[in-house]
Amino acid sequence: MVNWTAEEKQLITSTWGKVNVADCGAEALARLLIVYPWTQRFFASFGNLSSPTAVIGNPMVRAHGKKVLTSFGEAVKNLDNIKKCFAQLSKLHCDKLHVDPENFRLLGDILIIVLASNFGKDFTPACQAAWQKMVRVVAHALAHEYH
Ligand code: HNI
Repeated sequence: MVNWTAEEKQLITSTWGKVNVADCGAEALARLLIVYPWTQRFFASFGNLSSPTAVIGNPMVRAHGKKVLTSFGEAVKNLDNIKKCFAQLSKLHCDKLHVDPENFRLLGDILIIVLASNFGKDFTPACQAAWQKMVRVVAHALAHEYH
């Protein structure tokens, strides 16, 4: 069970309210695939990922990035219940997709960079601290059903 301060909750929900889920999701997944190219092996069915330009322009990357960040939004809406909220997804990523949970941490760090670059000075150190905790809790929840 995670303890959130009222300030952390406020920082997370107020940032989230300004996030363009389609754009930030697409950017985060594209950056993951470019910065950590070994993550591409999970997305062999996505077509051309042969260069940064190809990854950024790939409509399947865009669509899946939006799907992932939309799902992340469920965690934002359920801050006190993230583990339960992601139990099924954790099982899916473990049993069917065989995604190494280390990748959840990598995507979390990438998301922080995307938020920082999108919001600039508005992404204050306090805001970053709340989000670092958020991405850690999400990665932990997604890894929880692994065996
Ligand atoms: Ni992830 C499918 C959510 C991180 C690889 N993933 C999903 C789906 C959701 C989702 C939602 C769609 C499920 C369904 O169809 O029922 N993924 C999330 C979330 C995170 C995350 C919330 C982290 C914040 N996924 C990752 C990471 C990888 C990953 C880091 C690999 C590097 N996910 C996948 C793959 C699929 C997937 C692969 C299936 C894609 C497809 O459609 O073929």
